[in-house]
Amino acid sequence: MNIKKLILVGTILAVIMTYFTACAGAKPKITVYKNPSCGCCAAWANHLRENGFEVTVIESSTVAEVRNELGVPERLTSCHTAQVGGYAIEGHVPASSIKRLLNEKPAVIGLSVLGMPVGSPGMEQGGAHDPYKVVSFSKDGSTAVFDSFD
Ligand SMILES: [Cu+2]
Repeated sequence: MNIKKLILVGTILAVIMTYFTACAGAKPKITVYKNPSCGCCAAWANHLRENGFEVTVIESSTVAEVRNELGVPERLTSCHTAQVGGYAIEGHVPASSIKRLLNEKPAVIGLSVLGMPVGSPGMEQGGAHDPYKVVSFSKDGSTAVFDSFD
């Protein structure tokens, strides 16, 4: 599948599922694009499931192109990319931040957690915990801190 088709499929899935969500008052639907070999990406998808999301995982070796297409700035890239409610989600963003995004609906492209901080959802290593920030990014290229986890 080429990249446009991949994104189209993801978008159509998201729209269909959003429709059913609206009818049923059910779980928020999120489509995750990840490399088949990425383990922490799968762990993050599980974190979302455990927090009430309905997750569709699309395995792809061209996640970088998906990320580009969705408007995630190169300087904010991490290991996986997702689409939810018209927003792009990059990296190990906690479910709580995504839920707040969906409630508040700010005029941003999406959220990112840069890199792969230890202790973020999907990156658990015992009790170890790096401080990290969830950053929102906008069409004009600006970014802002959306959540801080210390
Ligand atoms: Cu990761």
